[in-house]
Amino acid sequence: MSSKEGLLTILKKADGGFVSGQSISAALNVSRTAVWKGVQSLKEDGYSIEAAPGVGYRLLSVTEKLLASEIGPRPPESFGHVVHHFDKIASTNLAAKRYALDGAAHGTLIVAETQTGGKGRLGRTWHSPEGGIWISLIARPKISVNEAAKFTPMTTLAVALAIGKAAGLEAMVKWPNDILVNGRKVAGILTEMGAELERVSFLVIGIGINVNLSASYLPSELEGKATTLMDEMGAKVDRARLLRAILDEIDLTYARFLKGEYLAILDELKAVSATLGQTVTAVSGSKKVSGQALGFDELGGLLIGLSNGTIETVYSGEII
Ligand code: BT5
Repeated sequence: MSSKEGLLTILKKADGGFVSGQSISAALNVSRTAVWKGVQSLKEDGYSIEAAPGVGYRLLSVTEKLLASEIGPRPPESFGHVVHHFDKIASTNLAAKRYALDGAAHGTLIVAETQTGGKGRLGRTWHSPEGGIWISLIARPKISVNEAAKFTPMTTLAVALAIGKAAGLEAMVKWPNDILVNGRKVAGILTEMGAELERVSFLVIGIGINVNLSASYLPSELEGKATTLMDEMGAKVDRARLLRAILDEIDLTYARFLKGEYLAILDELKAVSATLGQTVTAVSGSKKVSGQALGFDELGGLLIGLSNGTIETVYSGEII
């Protein structure tokens, strides 16, 4: 733990009370000047700290930013145990791919307060104003290329469950990668990969969630289609808490995947699916398939029952 992290831990433990500079410097084994410098640095990160001469320091409020100090510490190997934070970046998925190619560890998290070139699937734009959660995770599972498709359904389930737990809203999954609240899109997942021949060398799992922003900040063409957690709750959501809940759910889901429980995960996904049981039209490239959404196959493909009694499986695309 760095002395800055140590300082923050001490201030947080004091629960809004004053801690003397002397006791902090003794506990961290650093000079009083180093303590003062640490306080200035925390203030630059957005922490509000009162300094009372002769009394000490106290934490008035934590930063609004999704900094490592608010996300962790997390156990080694877990998602989010390494954090790269950016105030502004083109795309966290793009950055994550660069980190992964440079050898970044499994579990590395890239987080941005805002994205200027956020990406959806197939070259689409993902609007990412301030107030959302825009993150990418690097995963290094030992899997074959065709198994990579399993990570989108696993992540949608984890994110939907975390939104339920941390925000108390019922989140549903619209196949294949949308999270809906009250029928409107609140989040999307973009899974990308780097591979060598048949083996995956890394996955980048991008997650975008509209949290503390009003849907009116999104382009007008999304009116009626997109929503935000703040709009649905009528109040702001603790973003750091929600992000920790997401990382916890993804850790659990990933551990289950490694134990061979993928089919059980897909079963759970059925319970929060906004698609199954509906009459749907799935568009995949130039192909259109209409019928009854019946279930998922073992990779997460959507089984559609056609009017002629046959079943077709659609692996990518969307429901219109
Ligand atoms: C997605 O694509 O839904 C995947 C979105 C992934 C975004 C994250 S943010 C962090 C990470 N870094 C990135 O660069 N990307 C990931 P798709 O299913 O293709 O949906 C894209 C469509 O959703 C757009 O064409 C719009 O219609 C709509 N859309 C764009 N921004 C939105 C927003 N903020 N909220 C709701 N809908 C949006």
